[in-house]
Amino acid sequence: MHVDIITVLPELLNSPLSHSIMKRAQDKGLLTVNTHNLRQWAVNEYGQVDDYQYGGGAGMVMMCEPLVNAIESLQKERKYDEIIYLTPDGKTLDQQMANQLSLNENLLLICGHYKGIDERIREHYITKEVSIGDYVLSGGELAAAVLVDAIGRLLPGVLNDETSALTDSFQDHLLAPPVYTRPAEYKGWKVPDVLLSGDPKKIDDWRHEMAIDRTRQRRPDIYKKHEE
Ligand code: 6GU
Repeated sequence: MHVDIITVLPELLNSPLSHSIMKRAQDKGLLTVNTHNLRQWAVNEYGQVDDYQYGGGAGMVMMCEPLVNAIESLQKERKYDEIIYLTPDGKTLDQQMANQLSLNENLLLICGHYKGIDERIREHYITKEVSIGDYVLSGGELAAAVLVDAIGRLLPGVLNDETSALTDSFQDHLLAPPVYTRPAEYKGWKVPDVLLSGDPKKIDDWRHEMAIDRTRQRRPDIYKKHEE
């Protein structure tokens, strides 16, 4: 998968995507991520990409012209499956959305700042609007990093058995069961016997039961979907 990201803060995005599983995905050539500084397409020598909003009010709005030039210049190189705008009023990201987006070849992400981008860009270029939850961030960059991480780890070959996405929380609408590692007893706190039993069927059943209990107690909203 190839992901292009248009942003005024490329540094903010590059760092979170350069470690751990995202680093491995890129080293293996399964994922490429290119950040593009919107100021390359600024309307003047001061690097201006935003302006006051019509109708008045506090906060700047990202202008049409730099965004259109950025998008169209990148579209000359690639055909995008989706052009995604990261915005708190978008559809909330969940595992199902991440699963679906991971099937695409080329994505273009646009990070908003200030009061957001001119509405006409949303009408004429954006194909999907994504939020990462009901709270406000200073800009779309951290949300874009979250989205790329959630998608990137699902690409075939990125995860191995030890990190398999199949046992993640939210796949099958269940939270993950509790996990333990050595020692079997620490300060008198014991690892559940069943996990030391060596009986794979019993262990599987126990994990499934714990996942169900945990989901029912902590996330009744998700548990409802599991039952469907
Ligand atoms: Cl995508 N952007 C911003 N600025 N804030 C958010 C968000 C996105 N998702 C949740 N909060």
